[in-house]
Amino acid sequence: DELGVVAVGFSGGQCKPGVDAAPSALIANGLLTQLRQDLGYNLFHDDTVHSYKDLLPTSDPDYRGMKNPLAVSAVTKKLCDQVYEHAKEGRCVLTLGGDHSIAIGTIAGTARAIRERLDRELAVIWVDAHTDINTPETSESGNVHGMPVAFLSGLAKEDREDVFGWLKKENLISLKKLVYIGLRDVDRGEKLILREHGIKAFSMHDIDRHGIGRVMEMALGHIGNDTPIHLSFDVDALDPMWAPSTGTPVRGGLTLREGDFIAECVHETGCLVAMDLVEVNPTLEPGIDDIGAQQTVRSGCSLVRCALGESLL
Ligand code: DIR
Ligand code: MN
Ligand code: MN
Ligand code: MN
Repeated sequence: DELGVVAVGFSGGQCKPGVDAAPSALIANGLLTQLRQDLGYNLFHDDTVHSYKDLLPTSDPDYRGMKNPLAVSAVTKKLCDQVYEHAKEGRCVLTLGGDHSIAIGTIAGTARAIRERLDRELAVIWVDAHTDINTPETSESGNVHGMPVAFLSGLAKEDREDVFGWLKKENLISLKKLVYIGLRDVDRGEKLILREHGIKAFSMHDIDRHGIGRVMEMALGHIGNDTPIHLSFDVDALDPMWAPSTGTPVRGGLTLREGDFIAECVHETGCLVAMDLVEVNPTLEPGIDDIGAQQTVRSGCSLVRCALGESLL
């Protein structure tokens, strides 16, 4: 099978440097070799970790409370085109972030390609401790990595072309085809949005109550059979025990095995069209030496391999 790979060394959607070093760390850990040799993928990759330096503005003042609005918009617009170019050829697309703001680009790109190629609406499974559905107005941080779902669903709109105004109808997703898994740190304004729009969400509480097996049945049942799926996986969905090196760790998360299981279930559907792995920050090292970073990178690689079929017998 063909797999497009885009490596995105971008950290402007939040304030902590280092998350841009994740793609190199994941690749140095052998991820692409494993996908090629163990899983047999035919990789389409330009052997570049993109930093989009030529797109970054010299001055980028806050706009509607958003930090780095021009940079995040320009990078995600370009990334949208990169992902679209893979997806329109029928390739599954793996994007290695970077912070979660990059999902504005990846999902916008797959949503458009799936519409054009299959005349279908994309479903999104968002695995995260957070819902990332703040609008610029509800956000308490101004960090755009907390807003991607709002822009992708049209909840947040902006006319300015250079501040996400480039997102057109064909790039957007329906909130009815969105499912969250792993939630445990949702802002007050975000909870109102979830309730108002009846968004399907499985918190850690739901996983404790029903078990991850039943939760995945319900999550995939909500999406429906034969629907193209974009899996956007924030490594902070995992418990800090498994993924300590991330910008906003929250205790009480998924075990690595639960995360892998989610990825395996999505693979089993045969409907995975794209995956993001984001928020690995190898420079944040809570432990001695770089044990924490190594663990987090290894966990990230495992999630990707599982989503791409490693556990198939
Ligand atoms: C918080 C934290 N909800 C915000 N968000 C994220 O900044 O909007 N942390 N995504 O990873
Ligand atoms: Mn690339
Ligand atoms: Mn998160
Ligand atoms: Mn996130």
